[in-house]
Amino acid sequence: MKYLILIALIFSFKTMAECPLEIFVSDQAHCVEIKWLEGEIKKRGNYDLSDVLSPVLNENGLVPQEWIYSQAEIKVWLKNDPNKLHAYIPQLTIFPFMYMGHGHSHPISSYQYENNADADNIKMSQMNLQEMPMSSCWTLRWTLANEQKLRSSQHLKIINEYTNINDNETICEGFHLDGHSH
Ligand SMILES: [Cu+2]
Repeated sequence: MKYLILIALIFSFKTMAECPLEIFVSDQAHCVEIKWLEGEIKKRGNYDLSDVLSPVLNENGLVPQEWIYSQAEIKVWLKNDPNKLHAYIPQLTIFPFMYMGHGHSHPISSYQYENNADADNIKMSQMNLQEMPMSSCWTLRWTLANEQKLRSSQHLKIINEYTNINDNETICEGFHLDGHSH
């Protein structure tokens, strides 16, 4: 019995101490959780909900009318906060970043990013995660700097849970992603 309680205690400590993803801001560990939402399609300049869950990798060669724009909600909380209240970090920017060969890596060309003091999450939308003819790998990076550069940002995660393809594990193979996020 004593051992069972001990094991239960250790187990609950362990689950409390684990974040889905983790970032360090001002020397404090924060947890980050990404929830993918239904993707959108763009019709006459307006974004409408599709019935396809994000993230979607838009095949190379599709016309823009066929693109599904991915969107996600991101929750951030102090790792030691048992209530997991969303922690607003004003300077925090999370952005899609594509690794490509031969130094051609780049951030997404455009997307919508909302990080507001009175919201209980961060919202990312209008993300065209497009496939390239050569091998490439979409990731999410985060930064406190006012730019979306490789050198001033850190790796958050590989985007690999695409709902429209299932052989996604190989997409990011062979890229040396800096940073670790476990
Ligand atoms: Cu690219």
